[in-house]
Formats: sequence, structure tokens, C-alpha cells
Amino acid sequence: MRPVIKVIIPAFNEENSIGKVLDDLPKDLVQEIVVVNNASTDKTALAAKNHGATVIHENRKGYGSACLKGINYIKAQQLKPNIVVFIDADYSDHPEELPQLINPIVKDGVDLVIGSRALGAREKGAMTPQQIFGNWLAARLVRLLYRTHFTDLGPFRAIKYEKLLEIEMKDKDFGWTVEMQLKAAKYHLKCAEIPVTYRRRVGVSKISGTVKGTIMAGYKIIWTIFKYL
Ligand SMILES: Nc1nc2c(ncn2[C@@H]2O[C@H](COP(=O)(O)OP(=O)(O)OP(=O)(O)O)[C@@H](O)[C@H]2O)c(=O)[nH]1
Ligand SMILES: [Mg+2]
Repeated sequence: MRPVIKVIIPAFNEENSIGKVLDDLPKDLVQEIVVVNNASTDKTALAAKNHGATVIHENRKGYGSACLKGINYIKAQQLKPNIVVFIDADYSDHPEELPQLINPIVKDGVDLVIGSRALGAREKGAMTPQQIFGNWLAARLVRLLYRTHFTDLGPFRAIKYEKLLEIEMKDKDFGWTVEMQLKAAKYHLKCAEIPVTYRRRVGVSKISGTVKGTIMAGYKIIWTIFKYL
């Protein structure tokens, strides 16, 4: 039987990229795409609506807040998904790679699949040197302390809906991606990684391209890794 798939996209001021992300997602595989407009001051919500997404709003800033809002929306809908996919709104990921991303869940009964940018091809400049180092360091710490095999904390990921509810995600901002991976280890989820390609984002960087964003994200990620030990 074909799985029911819903996609959650947190979006903060991404009016020039959100339409591209939505256009490249394989619509025949996906039941619903939920764009969580995170207090954008541009036309993100309109662009998302015009490109066929369900648009919901979260005024509290933060990547995790937006993802949590998306989960709560899905919980309230009648048609529950088998798989939830997360992807960024900045068009860095390649949405057309969704079939490869969900394949380990559909074929091998995996619970969580991370799209690894460390294993895949990266366009030059798609990640800043500090972002590459930070992700490598965090993934290494998670590997050592939680005995996992992750090589990246990439945003493009797929998880079984029932497992997503079971791990009770909490983080409201930068700790979201790492929290999911270390809880996956704690709850003994079956995890896999597949290589994904990554390109330079469209529009203005919110996190890794800024000094403040890099420091805050790095601090929060390391703090989260030790918090759940
Ligand atoms: N910074 C930030 N991003 C948010 C928020 N809510 C949603 N996002 C989205 O989170 C995603 C990741 O943000 P990015 O700015 O791309 O961060 P990054 O991928 O670490 O770094 P760059 O792509 O280099 O900017 C984007 O799709 C944003 O639109 C928020 O409150 N703050
Ligand atoms: Mg990005």
C-alpha cells in the first residue's frame, strides 16, 4: 500500500524560494504540504498558497516552534500520515530527492532517515566553513555519546509519524534537528542516512550565514546534546 506522506516546511521570509521548493516536491507522492509561516514580513504566505501549500502561521520565532506548529496541525487533521518529511524553505535542499529519502522507510522499515549533506554533493559555497565544521562536530559528538552513525544534522529528513509522536519533540529553535536524532537513539529508533545534494540558498541567510546565528545555533546544539545524555 502507498504511504500517506505529509511535508512540513518552516519558513521565515522566504518569498523568493518557497515557490521553487513547492514546485519541485513530487506532488503525486505527497498528500499535503504544510508551510509554517514563521512571522514573515514578506510575501512568503502568499507565495506558498499560490504554489499549492496549506499555510499556517506561528508568530513565535524559531525553527522548532514552526516545526511543532506543523506537527500540531497534522495531529488535528482527520487523514493521518504514515510519514512526515521536513525540508527547509530556502531551496538549499533538492525536493525532487524525496523518493530516495523515504525509500528506507518504505522498503526497509526504517523509522528515521536523515538526508546527509556530508555524504552527498554540495555546491561550492552552499555551506559556510563554520557550518560544515559545526555539523561535523555535532554529528561526531552524537555518534560518540549516543552510539549512532549520523554524519550530519541536515534539515531534509523523513520520519514515521507514530515515531515522531513517540519522541515528543520539544525544542523551540536551533536544537530541533539534533534533538530528533539523539531522541531517535534514546528511543531505539531504526535510523538511516542517505546522501542528499545541497546548493546555495535563495535569499538571505537567517542562521549559518550570520555570526550571531552561528554562535547561537552552535551553543544550543552542543547544550542539547549534553542535556539529553
Ligand atoms: N532563522 C530562522 N529560520 C526560520 C525560522 N522559522 C523558520 N525558519 C526557516 O528555517 C530554515 C533554515 O534557515 P536558514 O536561514 O536557511 O539557515 P541555515 O540553513 O542554517 O543557513 P543558510 O541556508 O546558510 O542561511 C529556512 O527555511 C527558514 O526559513 C526562524 O524563526 N528563524
Ligand atoms: Mg538554509
